[in-house]
Amino acid sequence: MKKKFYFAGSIRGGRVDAALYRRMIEFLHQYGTVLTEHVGSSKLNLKEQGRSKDAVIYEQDTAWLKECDMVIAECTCPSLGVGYELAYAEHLGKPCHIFYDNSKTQLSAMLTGDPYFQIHPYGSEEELFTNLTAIMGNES
Ligand code: 6IA
Repeated sequence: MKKKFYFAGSIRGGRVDAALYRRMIEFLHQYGTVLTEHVGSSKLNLKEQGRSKDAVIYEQDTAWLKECDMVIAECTCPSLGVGYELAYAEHLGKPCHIFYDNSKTQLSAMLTGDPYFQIHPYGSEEELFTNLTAIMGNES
């Protein structure tokens, strides 16, 4: 069955991994719909747009978190928004898979210490996609 994915990745936290997010989103298209395609875009406006415009983003993203079947988060570049989304998704009981390159960063203890999250450290992009393929295989 086709799934609805919520892909979470850093936006205002920094766009250093944006191309990786895009490759992960493209990979997920084999298995379903990605509600948050824009996270992989190379043309995002990172500026604060005032509280009312940001409120629209918040309302849309929390609605998508409620709608999704699974959250896939790439957390190598730390992001307050992604951390918030993961806590929100846990509260909703959504399955959450967290990926990070453990040669580049250490994940927050608030994620690694929470047994709810399924955490996938990786050392290369190949390893990341091997893990992602295995997760999708187990889900189908
Ligand atoms: O704190 P951050 O900005 O790094 O948080 C990133 C996370 O929050 C992502 O996983 C997104 O789901 C969500 N998020 C943050 N900013 C936006 C956003 N900005 N649009 C949609 N989701 C966002 C406006 C860019 C827009 C013009 C496409």
